Amino acid sequence: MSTDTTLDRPVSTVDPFSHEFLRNPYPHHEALREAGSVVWLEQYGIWTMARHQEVRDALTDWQTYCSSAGVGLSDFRKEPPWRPPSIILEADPPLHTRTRAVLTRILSPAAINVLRETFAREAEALVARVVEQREFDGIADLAEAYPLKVFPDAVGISEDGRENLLPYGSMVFNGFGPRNDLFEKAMACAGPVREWIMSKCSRAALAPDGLGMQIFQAVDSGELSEAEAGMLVRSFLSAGVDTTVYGLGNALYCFAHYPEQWTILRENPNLVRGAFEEVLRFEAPVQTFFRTTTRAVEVSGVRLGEGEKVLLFLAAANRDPRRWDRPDVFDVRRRATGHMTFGTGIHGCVGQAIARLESEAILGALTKRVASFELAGEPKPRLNNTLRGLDTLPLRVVPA
Ligand code: OVV
Repeated sequence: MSTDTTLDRPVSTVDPFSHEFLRNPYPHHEALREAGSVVWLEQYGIWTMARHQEVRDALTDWQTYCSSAGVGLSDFRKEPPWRPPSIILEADPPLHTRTRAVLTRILSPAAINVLRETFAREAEALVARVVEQREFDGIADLAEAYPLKVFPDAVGISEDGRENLLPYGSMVFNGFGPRNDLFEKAMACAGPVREWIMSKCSRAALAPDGLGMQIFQAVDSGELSEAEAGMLVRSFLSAGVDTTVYGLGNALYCFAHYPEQWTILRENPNLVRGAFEEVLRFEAPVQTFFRTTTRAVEVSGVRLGEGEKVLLFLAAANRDPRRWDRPDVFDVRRRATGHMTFGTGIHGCVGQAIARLESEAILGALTKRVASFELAGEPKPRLNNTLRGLDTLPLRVVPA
């Protein structure tokens, strides 16, 4: 008999970053949830958690599950990060507390609400245009076009070069995974893309009335250094585009796939807000984040050592039958808040008011103009080590 609890740990040989897994993660999520509270992934020598309670508990316990060693597979204490670490995402208190306070203020629901009219007007115009076309690509023409217009406008960066934003996001979010084919492909054009991004992060590059300049105002008040302000603008440009692109794309996919849910939404436009939360639960644009243990810790009788990577399956928590009724049913009437797609705890998505504003603007405009969506072709996935979404979504709409 052995008393070594590591011998009793649940184990899986699955590769969560393989094409096969990323194409259809849901059976794998179920297997990981059923394997145990915490499961050892042999291929990478890391832990994973896929149940709602465990994911939530780990996100809430930042003292044990830290972010400063990176929130991807790579351990910054063992290998150099591919870019200088984010001073909010890849930071712990006290640094995180200071940077987070600035962004919490700038991105508060009340502060973001001043953008509502502009975001609504842009959404109405774009939706009118695609509905006129009858057939369009839900990804390029809507899910990408909209955030690529309103978000950089809100941050206050110039129009030129915005085509660099999606390639940079692809680098960032593939960069949380292993150095596999997806990461290598994203990094192919890394040089000029990174240069452009960094050139947009300085005070001189920012409009006086945008969110970016508001970060620099925190330099003037002594909260941040000039270099830190630039790094937080980089965080905006890293986290603020792809996440909403994939989220809006997944929303369109859900409503094309479940037309009766679109009918319910059209009959009850007050459900728009909750419907987007259900999209985030059901087809989470952000599937995973990692943490690193700061000490040995026991989880349901399994001992995790210090300095070990833990892959938190936000998207699997979102369909955990221990937490949700009929988790695999897309239901816009459901109370979907409590999903893990925005995370929770001190690192919970600081930009969620903008994400919700964009979704309300687009879904609100669509409910007025679109009676129904039909697939005009086979949707194609865009595989990414962190994000789940589509490359193309050929849509045909019946105008209202
Ligand atoms: C939440 C998130 C995703 C990607 C990048 C960053 C944050 C950042 O702070 O750079």
